[in-house]
Amino acid sequence: AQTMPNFLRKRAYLTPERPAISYFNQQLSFRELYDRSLQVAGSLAALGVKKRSLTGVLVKNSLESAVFLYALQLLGSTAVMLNNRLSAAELSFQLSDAKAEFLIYEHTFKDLAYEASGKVSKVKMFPLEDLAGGDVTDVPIEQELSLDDVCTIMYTSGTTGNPKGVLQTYGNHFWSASASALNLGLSQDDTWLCSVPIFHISGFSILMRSVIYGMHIVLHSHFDAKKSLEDIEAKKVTIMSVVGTTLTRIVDELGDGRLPEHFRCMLLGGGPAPLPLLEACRSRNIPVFQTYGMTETASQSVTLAPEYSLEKLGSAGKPLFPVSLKIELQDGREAAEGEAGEILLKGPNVTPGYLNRPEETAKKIVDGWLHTGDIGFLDEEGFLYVLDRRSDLIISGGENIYPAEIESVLLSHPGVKEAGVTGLPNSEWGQVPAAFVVLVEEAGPSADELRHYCQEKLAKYKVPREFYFAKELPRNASNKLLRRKLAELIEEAGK
Ligand code: S0N
Ligand code: AMP
Ligand code: MG
Ligand code: MG
Ligand code: MG
Repeated sequence: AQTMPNFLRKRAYLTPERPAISYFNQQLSFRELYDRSLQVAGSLAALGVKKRSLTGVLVKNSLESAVFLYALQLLGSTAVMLNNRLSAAELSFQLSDAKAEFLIYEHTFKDLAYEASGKVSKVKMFPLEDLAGGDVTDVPIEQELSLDDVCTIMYTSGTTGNPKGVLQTYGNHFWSASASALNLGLSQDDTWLCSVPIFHISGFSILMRSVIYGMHIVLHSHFDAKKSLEDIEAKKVTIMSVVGTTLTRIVDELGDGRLPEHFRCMLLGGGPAPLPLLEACRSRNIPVFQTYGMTETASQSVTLAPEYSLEKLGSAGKPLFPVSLKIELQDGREAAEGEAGEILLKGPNVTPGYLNRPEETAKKIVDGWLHTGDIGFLDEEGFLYVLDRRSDLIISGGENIYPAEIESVLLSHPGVKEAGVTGLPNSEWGQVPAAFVVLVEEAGPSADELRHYCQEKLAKYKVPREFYFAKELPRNASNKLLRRKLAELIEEAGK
């Protein structure tokens, strides 16, 4: 496999004095970032973390978290990025599926971490806060990174079954960052605001772009529209990553105001872009770059520059330089222009597959082509329009919700005979999940009881907003649940 110099070490050598990362009133240069990461790497090495160790990461956006993630890369060990909104049961599944040897948690998540790891044998737990200031003599730094080595693992779910760990190699991250720069361009003055979670590829990719480009990033602990606008001004932010929900909040906060001249790119991804939002941005001169990408492609794969945002309103753009795209029909033929089918992607940013799941990998990646499950078409000029989400996926505020996961929780309730979950449109979140249940007996659990039952087992954003009771659920001749017809029951069913 090809190798490259360790990213952060190389960066600290090339441009040591440049600002690397700002967090509240702290700022580190690349040299300082390297020094701090080296200390944390020293502590990690003392704990036994080494090359290719799998380390669960339960943190929120913070300077310490970023330093720690770079420290893992200095050691060449793999970070299993955990979504901190998940329930203990969900985290527990991911930790044991990954067979994580270590779990580093931020103090805020101590209880959650212990609850999650309770059922997982042998995972070594350690608080993030205690990693600073480690011994830097003889830290086993990986001088060269193999581009095939796995840098991060992020879990995504599927149509059926449990979440799968998406492998993201150093090569995937390098090519993703390179592809982004070839598309958006890069200047010495660029500063990228990261208020998306670093446990998602939307946020993590910004950490990678920082070291690969030598670019300053401003990290926020969480998204806040007012703080975003303040820092765009005060910290000369030029680029920011957003999802529909956060961009909507920014537009509302901006009111009749305008973003400063130096701001050049609002990278909008993570789900479909509502046309009224795109229009609101256009009328305020907010330079929106719509993008289509996913965890499996280490972020952006297709991006639309604002120069086309009028003419191609609603399109996700063209595939980035290293990325190939085709639309495949159900019979395996390639679609003609304008014809809708499954979106297939290929390129060096595409994951080699899912952790310990050769069969699912072989199904999803065929001859190098990733079968995204998303439906779209290419227009006569090769611009992609994404029409429909892969297999019933609900996206709420940029977080994915798989109906099957919620249905299986509902079905595990003794009073529930059948359950179906679908997304309902919602102005704040894009979509929210709604549940349709058939009870074993009419005098079964109430909506409140089912809500509490779900709250114990699922991340909050996955808990259905509404529960509808029905006598039967729409199914086809072979008894398969027709999720897309569930919403039709709302008229008929009593709440
Ligand atoms: C939208 C966000 C910011 C909402 O969080 P906020 O406002 O901080 O909420 P909290 O204060 O924590 O909680 C308040 C209440 O809201 C509930 N809640 C929180 N989030 C959600 C949600 N998503 N859906 C529904 N409800 C939610 C809380 O439970 C709480 O409830 P109560 O009051 O009842 O206790 C936040 O959700 C957020 O940050 N979302 C974005 C996540 C994200 O980044 N998704 C992208 C994932 N996809 C990818 O990474 C691939 C695409 C990609 O790479 C990309 C994406 C975007 C831009 C660029 C790229 C790229 O290609 O580079
Ligand atoms: P994730 O697994 O969190 O990386 O989510 C990626 C999924 O979000 C994709 O497979 C799509 O279903 C959806 N998505 C991302 N970008 C877009 C877009 N521009 N338009 C529509 N859906 C999108
Ligand atoms: Mg908040
Ligand atoms: Mg996801
Ligand atoms: Mg049951």
